[in-house]
Amino acid sequence: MEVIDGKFLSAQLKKEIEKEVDDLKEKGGKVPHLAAVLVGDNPASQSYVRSKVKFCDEVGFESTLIKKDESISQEELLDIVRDLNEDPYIDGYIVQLPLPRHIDPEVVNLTIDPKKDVDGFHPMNFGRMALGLPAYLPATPQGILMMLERYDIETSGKKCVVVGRSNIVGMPMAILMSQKRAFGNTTVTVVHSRTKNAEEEIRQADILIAAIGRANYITADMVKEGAVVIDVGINRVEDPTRKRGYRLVGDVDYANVSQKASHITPVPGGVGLMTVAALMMNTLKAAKKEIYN
Ligand code: L34
Repeated sequence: MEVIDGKFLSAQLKKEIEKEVDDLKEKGGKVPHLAAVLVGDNPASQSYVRSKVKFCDEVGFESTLIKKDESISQEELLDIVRDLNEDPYIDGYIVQLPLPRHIDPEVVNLTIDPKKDVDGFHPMNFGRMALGLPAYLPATPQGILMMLERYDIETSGKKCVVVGRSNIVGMPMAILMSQKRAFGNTTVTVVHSRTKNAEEEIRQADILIAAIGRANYITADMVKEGAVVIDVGINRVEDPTRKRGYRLVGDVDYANVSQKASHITPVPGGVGLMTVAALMMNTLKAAKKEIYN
């Protein structure tokens, strides 16, 4: 069994991006500038956004963090988004999810300029992705593709099962894995809450992508011997023995599933770190106007 090491890959990508920034600067190009909008005080969101800002610092990007109280109105948030669309210094930006309940994330998403949508959540980018046109790919699926690529995992002709059908992970992942592309070309099944015999479906997977959001949902009996297991879940479970009072657990029962898998991603230290790295790659593409010009 081989662990797919997100920490190692993220450090590797960091170096590569840093070098590209140096090259850009040398050629007198613009230093990539990412903005992040963070609404409210969700501790997980704060920690994720913090690691995005830190990554920017480490590779030489500029970053702007816009923090707003959770009482902000939808219209006020949309004003911020429209300002970011117009700001020539900002190459790309994200509005960290989840948003407070009184704000409709779809409306916010539709207001983001697709050219600056480095999350790849706008329907324009989602549609272009689905059609195989140049697009910002959503960060988590893109991060997973980079894991498969950098561990040189054979995917062509394999059976891929994606568990979960969210707009930001499950659905785009299923589309990407079925496309004719390097580290795609799989036959995909999407397993969700209405799937009959879900466990039987999951057991067919050569490549299993778990994005359910339930701690330890995937147990060893659901996994085929030799499967590649990608764990997208980041669940906080109470743990009084830890300083923080909790520990992070994936959607996969790592201790037991790792006995059967050929490759597995850990939590923490797996997909989450790649999500951040993929966002940075998109920001670099935005600054270089690689997708749109
Ligand atoms: N708009 N909202 C927007 N874009 C995103 O790409 C995200 N996501 C998801 C939640 N909301 C979003 C993230 O940033 C999930 N996510 C994310 C980012 C980073 C990490 C996990 C999820 C991460 O760094 N995980 C670390 C551990 C972090 C910790 O200790 O809490 C890891 O090793 O998995």
